[in-house]
Amino acid sequence: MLPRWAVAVLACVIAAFGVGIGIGVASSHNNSGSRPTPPPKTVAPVAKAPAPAESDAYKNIAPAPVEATAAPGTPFVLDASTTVAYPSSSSAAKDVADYLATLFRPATGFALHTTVGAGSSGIRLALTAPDPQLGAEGYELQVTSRQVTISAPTSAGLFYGVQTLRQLLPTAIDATAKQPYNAWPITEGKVLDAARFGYRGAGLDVTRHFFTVAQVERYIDEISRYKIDYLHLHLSDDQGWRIAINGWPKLTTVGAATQVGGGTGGFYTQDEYRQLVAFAQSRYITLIPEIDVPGHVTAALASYPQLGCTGKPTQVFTGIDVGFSSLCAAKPDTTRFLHDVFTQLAALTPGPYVAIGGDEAKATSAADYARVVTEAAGDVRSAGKIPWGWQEITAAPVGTPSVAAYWDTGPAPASVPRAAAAGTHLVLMPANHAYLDQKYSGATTLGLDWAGFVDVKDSYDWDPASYVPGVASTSVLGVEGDLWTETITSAADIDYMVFPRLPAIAELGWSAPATHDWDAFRLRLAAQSPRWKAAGIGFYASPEVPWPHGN
Ligand code: TNX
Repeated sequence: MLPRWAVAVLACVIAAFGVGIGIGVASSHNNSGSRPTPPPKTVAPVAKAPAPAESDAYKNIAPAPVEATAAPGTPFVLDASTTVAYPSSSSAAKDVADYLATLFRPATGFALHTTVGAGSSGIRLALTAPDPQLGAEGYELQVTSRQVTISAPTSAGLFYGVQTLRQLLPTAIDATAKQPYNAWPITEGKVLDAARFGYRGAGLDVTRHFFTVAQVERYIDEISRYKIDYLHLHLSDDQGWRIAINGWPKLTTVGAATQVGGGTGGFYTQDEYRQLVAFAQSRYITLIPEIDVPGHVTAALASYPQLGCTGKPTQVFTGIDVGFSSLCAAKPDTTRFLHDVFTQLAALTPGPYVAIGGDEAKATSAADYARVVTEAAGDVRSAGKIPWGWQEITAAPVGTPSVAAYWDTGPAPASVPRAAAAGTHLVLMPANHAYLDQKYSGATTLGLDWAGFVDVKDSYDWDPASYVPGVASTSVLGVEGDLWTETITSAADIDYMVFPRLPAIAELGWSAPATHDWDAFRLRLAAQSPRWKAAGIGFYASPEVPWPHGN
């Protein structure tokens, strides 16, 4: 019997010489000398050709897996008859199977039915016993001519295996519309993979410019390709308050009304926030909500002037300066405000962390700073969550467990290694490597440049585990790439600043140090760009990367 791959190729040949050819192979038949007749524009392409195989797919996986080996042999072929099997015992595995089918449906046009069981063909998801080599998020992926098997001890591992499988398929799989292919080959081979750090974050500032639920969901979808597992949402700042808090209606009627430059702002209702939480969960991403105190609070003060020390009315700020506003520490209103805000955020958030901000509080005395930060951290802890704050919180007695986010470009203040030694965990996002709002070069029109220009190599070439002198690698939870949005106003702007730098940060978070190699990374990154193009992600074509389409 012919293997299915050969059947698919035969079908293509018959189609080419018989009823016509698909758009995907049309150009190779045009060298007969006569002028080719262009295909009629209104007729949809006939699905008769196999998609071109990805020859180097196993070398090009990003973030780099622990091991990936292609085997010479007959490829597996995804076609209209492929089913996706999942174990009966796990509704989470079923959800991953459904996700996989939904992911590959638009480009293939195949039904990709999901089914309980193991089977001996098609795509199979399998849950296995715990395996120290794979940890909580690792997986194994095996492709033979008959079957694709993703096996993992957890459904998270299955999800990450799906993201890798996506990159083994022809790049057209990322197209949002049906492609003219009836067969999608996947080279035989094997991947073994595990996460280096448990925290691989992406930050999005929805205050300086507001982004709708749909825009944030798009961002979540994009970052999930690269095995990011935390989304840190900056929900309040001088320029806007972006989440409804029961009992404090003016935070949104007044505090959410505008944004940088004076345009209409916006906010999420608590139901919309829950929707974001659920969407992120479906992509194995945990939300971390941030309300920034005691500085960065003009929107809160404009809504409730009694939270400030003067009590004087103020306007929401539409500029981009920082460090001039402060909550008043010693007021019962402030205490009630902090308690309501952080208790409600904690109740809305299934993840372990709630962020209290704490950065750049230049208009707050050290004593007031310590008081507000410890109160906020206490509220978060009483609600069963771990307080997450910017590195400045290490100067206050926040206690443990706690997380400090290191953003500095210079030497760390002594409070950082001291807090780490006392049990505070660190997430690293040094601005000169991981701030995705910094310009790539002097020619970048979007973005700021206070931390210098940050091109892809800057984002990639540093080691989170040894970055802060005096901080043990065991204190490092992971990394985060942060997109601040003073100059960012659209989904297209987000794409341009995030790609290709966030995949670099994601690789630092996911991949084993032994795989760290800029020259290899830039090649793998280059191989991603046809996928971004297919998906409609407009990226920055950095001159540091040998893109297949040129720079
Ligand atoms: C610093 S450092 C900020 C943000 C700005 C960003 C602009 C820190 C935690 N905060 O408030 O948006 O720079 O690049």
